Amino acid sequence: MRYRKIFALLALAVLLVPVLAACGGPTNIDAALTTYKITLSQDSAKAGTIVFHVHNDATDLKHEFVIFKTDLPPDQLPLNAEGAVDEEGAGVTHIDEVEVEAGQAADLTVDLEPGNYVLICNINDNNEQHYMHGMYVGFTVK
Ligand SMILES: [Cu+2]
Repeated sequence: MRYRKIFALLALAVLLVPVLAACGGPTNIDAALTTYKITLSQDSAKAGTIVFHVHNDATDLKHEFVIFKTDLPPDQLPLNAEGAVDEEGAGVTHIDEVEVEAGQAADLTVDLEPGNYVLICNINDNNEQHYMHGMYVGFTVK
């Protein structure tokens, strides 16, 4: 009888492990950078810890991955005098960022609350603004 109870508890524990794993834990999102594009494995996630696995698939240029919380459309972020995005500009809140050399990868772990976000590369290479070349993508946290 005692063994049956133990067995039942063990069986329950084994059944619960995958359920708990699915509920907790961070959301993992793949972010591929190329010259000049950002491609996400998913364009939304639930609020909480999100790990962006950022890899620069370009062979020519360093890129970066910058997270802004903003309700502005992805292509209408405020610009500074050089034509790059003004990271302290009106309507955008800079959350975090990581720079990735060509062919390299880096993880960026953030805690995001519900809202609208825009993810961009804000590198300015000899007046080539990567943002102006289209390195931005919208992202929603629910
Ligand atoms: Cu770039």
